[in-house]
Amino acid sequence: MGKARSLESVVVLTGAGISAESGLPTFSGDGGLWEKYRVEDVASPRAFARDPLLVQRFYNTRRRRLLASDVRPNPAHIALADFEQRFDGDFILVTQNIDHLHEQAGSAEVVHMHGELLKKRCQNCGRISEVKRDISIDQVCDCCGERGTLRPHVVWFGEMPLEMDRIHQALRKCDVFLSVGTSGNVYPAAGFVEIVNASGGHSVEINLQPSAVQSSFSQKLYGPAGETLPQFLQQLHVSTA
Ligand code: BV8
Repeated sequence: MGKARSLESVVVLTGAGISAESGLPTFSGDGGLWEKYRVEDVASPRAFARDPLLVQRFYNTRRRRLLASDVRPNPAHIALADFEQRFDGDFILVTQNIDHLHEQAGSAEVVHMHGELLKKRCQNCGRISEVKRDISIDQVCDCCGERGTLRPHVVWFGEMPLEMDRIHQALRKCDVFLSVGTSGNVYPAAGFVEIVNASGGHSVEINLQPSAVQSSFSQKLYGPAGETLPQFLQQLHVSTA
């Protein structure tokens, strides 16, 4: 057994599973978004060019659901925010989710690698701004005045995820990598564990069931994140005290 590395740096990756107990649908699995929509119809630049109304409706429906009063952070989001506040090492939370539940729970260092549902971007002038209402296909950009150029500020399939250099740097130096609530089907996020393993970090998968990349993880905990994650983070915190 090699010398145990002290705990100086933690990277957390979250997926749709961490928001499931807050009432937001996941993508795969029973009741998931991909049961109702085809990826290629609603989550790519080609889909948006082909049928902007369908794509805007897909995101407008999710945005309205996200802003409903009964959708709020669950114990898993809160445990992550608490850990970040108490941990005196380097901490970064990378999320594949486009909801804002991590921020609502109090997480400070949140990297939305796939963008944010509550932001819009103009394809003409590039301005990114908050959005809490539906985006219509003929809406005028209040920055450049162009009509019909506004899209959700999310990363579609075939588009480059955000802040990848910062994420890779953190993965290469972390002591613990914690992956929570993701099926491990979408890259490059699903490949992060390999970067950690190659750098000698300790990788942990916390999920409802084994993910597509479960064999790459050094440690695995299965069950609802609202139960498993608070317990795990409490032990992790004690180990650094
Ligand atoms: C890129 C934002 C390159 C939008 C998302 C062919 C053509 C083009 C690309 C590709 C291709 N083949 C492969 C690719 C790469 C592609 C990809 O990986 N495709 C897959 C389908 C094979 N990736 C990309 O295109 C990425 N970009 O590669 O760019 C490039 C290079 C140079 C220049 C330009 C580009 C971009 C991918 C990002 C797409 N956008 N989201 C939106 O939200 O609508 S992806 C979206 O789906 C999510 O963000 C997330 O990443 C993914 C869903 O995964 P999960 O979050 O894991 O959710 P899922 O439902 O699957 O699983 C939930 C898990 O939680 C389950 O395991 C379940 O058991 C668990 N769970 C449930 N409840 C609980 C729980 N766990 C704990 N507690 C619970 N209570």
